[in-house]
Amino acid sequence: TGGLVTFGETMALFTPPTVGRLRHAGSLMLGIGGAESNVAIGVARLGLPAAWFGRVGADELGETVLTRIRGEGVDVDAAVRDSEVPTSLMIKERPQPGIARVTYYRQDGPGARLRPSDVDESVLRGAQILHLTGITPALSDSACETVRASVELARTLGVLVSLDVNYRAALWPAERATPVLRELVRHCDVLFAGDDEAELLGVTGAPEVQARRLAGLGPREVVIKLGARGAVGWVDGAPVAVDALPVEAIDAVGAGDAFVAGYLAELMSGEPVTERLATAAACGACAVSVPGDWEGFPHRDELSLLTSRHGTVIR
Ligand code: KDG
Repeated sequence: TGGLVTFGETMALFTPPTVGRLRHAGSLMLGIGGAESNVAIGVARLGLPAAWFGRVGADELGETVLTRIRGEGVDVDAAVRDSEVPTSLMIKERPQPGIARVTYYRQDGPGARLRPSDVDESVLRGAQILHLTGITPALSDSACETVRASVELARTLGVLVSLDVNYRAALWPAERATPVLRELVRHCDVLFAGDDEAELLGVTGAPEVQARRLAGLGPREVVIKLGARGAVGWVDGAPVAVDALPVEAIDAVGAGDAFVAGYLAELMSGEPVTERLATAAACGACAVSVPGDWEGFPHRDELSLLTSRHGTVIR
């Protein structure tokens, strides 16, 4: 395929249009959400090839997931329609202004039924990067096995492995997550984590120190995402840092995925780390400024909008 390959569970996403309890919502907006497909969409919008696969139900919501991802220029040909279970759901409400609450309906869903044979060698062959998140191994033993098998395959094919820790406490307790995620960290080349996730991995200290310590476990590039505080990292044996752009945060969900997409797209383009981080920060800023998990991700020609002054009119 070339470019970026990623897999995981993408769900139908229901969002009430207004702030308040879901029970009072008269309607719901239908979207899709999944950390891995978010990253694939972000990379495709920046003009690089991206492929996503995973399992969806053989139902209308499954087609919604596939159609929307494909509509963003991401290759979904290796995705599986699983007629045994319905497509998983996620609801994202805003009980109070500025507060987002996510509820999953995904137990034993298609994502949990991922298995190593779903990883088609022909999809990975020739790819530049295999991107994984710590969400997939939380879904089931066979999904976890699929992640491990894909890492091994990527290694033999010479494909770079990227991992975003993306710890989801709703899916598994820390005691179970820590050893699994630590093992994955050892086998990846590029690692993204929040400072809280670095702690979960057993790495303490200031974020700069955490980055260096995590690099000691194996990855050549470690980036600690700090949200509105920017990011710091340890890349090719040296410290790096970037500030976040000052924007009004409307919806923070998905901003981390946008950041990762920006970083990886520039890595694939052979850009130096300063450029990777600058694009990553710009993508994160675009994502938080717009409602939706991925809708605000920038196309390459939109990156400059961020530096336009407030009140600018584009004609
Ligand atoms: O990173 C954003 C994701 O959390 C969201 O899109 C849904 O994949 C998702 C998850 O499992 O939380």
